[in-house]
This record gives sequence, C-alpha cells and structure tokens, in this order.
Amino acid sequence: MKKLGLILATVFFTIATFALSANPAQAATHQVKMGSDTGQLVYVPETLSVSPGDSVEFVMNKLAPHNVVFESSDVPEGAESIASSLTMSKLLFSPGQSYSITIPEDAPKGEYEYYCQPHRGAGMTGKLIVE
Ligand SMILES: [Cu+2]
Repeated sequence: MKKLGLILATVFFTIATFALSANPAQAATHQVKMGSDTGQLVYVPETLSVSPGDSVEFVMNKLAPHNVVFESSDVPEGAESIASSLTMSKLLFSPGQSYSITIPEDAPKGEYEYYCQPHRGAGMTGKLIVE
C-alpha cells in the first residue's frame, strides 16, 4: 500500500512538472490610452514593447475622436497583412470605449508604427515593438 502511494505520488509529480514546463509564457495584456490625462494628442505610452500572443487594448481617453491605423509601409517586412488586420479605422468617441488587438504568434519582430487618422498631422503616432 505504501509502495502504491509512492508510485502515485511520483506519477502525479511527473505530470505536474510536465504540465508546468509545457505551459508557454503567459501572454500579457497591455493598455494604451488615446489622449493623455493632461489633454495632449498622444498615445500613452507612445512606444510599447510586446511579444507575439500579447494583447494591446487601446482605450479612448481624451480629445476624441481617435483610431489606430497601421500602414503596410511602416511595419517589418512580411507583416504587411498583419498591419491591415491590426488596424481599426472606426473612430472612438466616448471615454472608456476600447479596441483590442492581439499580436499574431507569427508576427515578424520589429517596429510597428501606427497613427491616429484625425490627429496624424498633430503628431499623434505610436509604436509597438514586437520582440
Ligand atoms: Cu486622435
């Protein structure tokens, strides 16, 4: 009986260890405010490092309307189709409204620049760095 308990404990420990090591790094959720708390036409933070699988939530904060546009010319080579899939052309007007994107697992590493259509001229641009 003692021996069976030991075997079961060993089996359980082995499975638990395997389950833990097989579990990939936890995907993170980041947040980017559109319009700073102090009323500036910026994304906060303007530059954000992310990993494939991570999510980025763009939250409408101040000085609406805002959106998020990725141009195929402003992303790493091979990420052109990802640029359009991450783009949200729709404008958000109400504080608290949000838009979430998930960085595809196969997203090429590099800098993904984006801008807000109504405020591009005012310098409302941001950058995701996929690492
Ligand atoms: Cu804007």
